[in-house]
Amino acid sequence: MKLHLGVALAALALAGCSSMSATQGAPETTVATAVLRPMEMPPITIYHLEGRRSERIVWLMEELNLPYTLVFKRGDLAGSMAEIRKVNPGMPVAPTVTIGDQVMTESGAIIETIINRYAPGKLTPAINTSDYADHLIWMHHAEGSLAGRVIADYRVWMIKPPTTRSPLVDSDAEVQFAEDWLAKHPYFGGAEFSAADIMMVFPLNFAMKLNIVDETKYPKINAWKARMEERPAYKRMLAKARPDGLIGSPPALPARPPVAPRPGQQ
Ligand SMILES: N[C@@H](CCC(=O)N[C@@H](CS)C(=O)NCC(=O)O)C(=O)O
Repeated sequence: MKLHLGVALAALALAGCSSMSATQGAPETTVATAVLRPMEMPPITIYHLEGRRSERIVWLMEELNLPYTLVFKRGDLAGSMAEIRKVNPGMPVAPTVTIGDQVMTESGAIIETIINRYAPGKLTPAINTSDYADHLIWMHHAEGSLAGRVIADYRVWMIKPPTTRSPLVDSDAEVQFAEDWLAKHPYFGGAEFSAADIMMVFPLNFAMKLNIVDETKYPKINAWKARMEERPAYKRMLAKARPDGLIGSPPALPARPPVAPRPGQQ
């Protein structure tokens, strides 16, 4: 039997958490009951830059068939950024999302909030499976490790191409790690499509399309990306969030001269 987060929390509630009185200082039942059934969803607005990470949230909402308002200036990244600054002057990044009157950043946090509140159990493996832990690893790896490393490498290469590979985990190692995973699993969350796949598309596209890694070396990732692009919700996202194709892309790295392998490796 699959045990989802909502069911697990319901079991906790039945075991007594929710029946504790206020005088015992226990939390109210709202936490447990909220995840059992979807919470009522306030208006959600996605402040978007075409071709950037805010596509993740549009794609998520399309997968979940949830309503949202999309704000951006078509073909005008600076204009779209001005819209973001109006609601989020302290950290003007895409995605910026308002859920009711709360302003959120960090695509992973936004995705987990929307799923756990308004679509509990969706696009998330059952909590008692190993897929659940793998799904969470990739949910967080996408930004916490992969995106940071490929963007750092891109910036370094733009300033001064290195002549030897770093002894630390670099973009090639990152993308190879994802390739090796997909050689054994159909999705980043394991057996089924999950929000981890939504998180992983952007940094892998960034690494491959900007020539930070050689995209021909990763057949599993290419096959997985083709499957993602075939999803009806992904196509609806493209039509709404990238109506004119990619605009204002950073330049790809020039063809890379061979780099000496990292010490101890071929
Ligand atoms: N870790 C954040 C990254 C957000 C982010 O940096 N977004 C980019 C667009 S893809 C941005 O808005 N950059 C503007 C800037 O850095 O000034 C997330 O996953 O939401």
